[in-house]
Amino acid sequence: MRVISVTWRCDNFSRVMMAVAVDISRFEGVPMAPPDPILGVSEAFRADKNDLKLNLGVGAYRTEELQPYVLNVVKKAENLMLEKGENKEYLPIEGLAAFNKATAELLFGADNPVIKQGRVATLQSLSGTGSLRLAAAFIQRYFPEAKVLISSPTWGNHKNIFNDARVPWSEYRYYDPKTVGLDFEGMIADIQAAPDGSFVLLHGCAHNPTGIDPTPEQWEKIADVIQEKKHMPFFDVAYQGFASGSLDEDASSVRLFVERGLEVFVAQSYSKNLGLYAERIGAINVVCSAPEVANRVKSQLKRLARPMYSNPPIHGARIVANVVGDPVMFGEWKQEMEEMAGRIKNVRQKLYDSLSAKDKSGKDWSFILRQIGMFSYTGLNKTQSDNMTDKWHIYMTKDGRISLAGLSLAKCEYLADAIIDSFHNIS
Ligand code: PLA
Repeated sequence: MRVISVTWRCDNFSRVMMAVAVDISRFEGVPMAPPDPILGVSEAFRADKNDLKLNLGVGAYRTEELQPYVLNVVKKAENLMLEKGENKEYLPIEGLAAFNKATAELLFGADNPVIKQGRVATLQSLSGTGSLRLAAAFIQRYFPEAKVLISSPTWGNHKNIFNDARVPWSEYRYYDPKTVGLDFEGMIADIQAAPDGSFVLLHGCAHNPTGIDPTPEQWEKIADVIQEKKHMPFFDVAYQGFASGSLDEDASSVRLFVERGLEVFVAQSYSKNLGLYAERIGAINVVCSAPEVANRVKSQLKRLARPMYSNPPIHGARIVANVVGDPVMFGEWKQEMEEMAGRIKNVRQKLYDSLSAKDKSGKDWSFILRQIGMFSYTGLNKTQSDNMTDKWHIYMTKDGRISLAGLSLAKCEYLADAIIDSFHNIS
């Protein structure tokens, strides 16, 4: 152990301090955490110096030139906000009132009786993730016996969220690798077999990572079982507008459950559909049986939010409130969203065409066209995904998911070569 003496002047007095430099850190017991399976991919991508590199990891929209995209309507709303010279006072714990109104209306439809009757507890929160985390804390506090059912597979962070909130979870079957489609029977059987009163986490649209959604008829059957088992439906709506290009159509799964008079949790995110990734803007909505119940639920969500992060940020909330609240800007947003969804559909088609033309093995790649939203779940395993990155400089998650939002038409052929090589030459 080294002992160093330090002389330290303070006012007119001179004191001698004895400082002990310790060789053993107090953090010896803190191991290095592994990189995040999704956001860690972006870090690795940034470190790669090869010109061919392509980031298909995180689900973030890029232009055809593979540049990040700020929606024109967002810029317009921001300019208006700047002109108004709005202040930076704290928001209430529940967030910006105009945002909360706009976000619930966008989700349920402005004419929905649950809104008119004041049966929805809406809290602006820290985008989709923060909203899910707040709901998880609520479940842990008020439903300590309940477990959450999550789809297999699902967005990787779902498990972290419930683990950190100490909410037990288990998986229900969702993806069938044989059909590269939905394992609907397995899904229903697992939801049926779960203890009554479980929470069932459902992706409102554009399931991540599979890109496979239930049909409207299947949604009805899912709602039947959930209702019968007195489960609580819990929707994660992170891609409203990105599945079909229509905001209303993509909210139809949630609205179907609400129409049945069920109590429902819904987490919302504006990261993707308004491109507000870094603004951390979203909401947690809880549809309740009566306005009085909604008031109590809301009061407890606020109580949970206060010690976690006190109150949410204002900038993104104002953008959403302005865009959704103004008919002209709302129309412009819908158009830009259709364009983004359209660009992804184009690269999806081109990727399929390139794979079909180049792959002489006869493999059927049409599952790529059947998948929807930002992603394609390629079926590549971990070793094959590693080959995509190590040999081809294509960055993707190790579950075989690629973000088509990060792909351009110009890069489709290169990607097809890499997939064919990885698929046929690596086991
Ligand atoms: N829910 C699902 C299903 C998601 O895919 C994501 C984001 C979120 C919630 C949370 O997004 P937010 O907190 O930004 O609102 N998934 C991304 C990014 C796009 C990520 O992993 O954080 C993904 O690449 O899967």
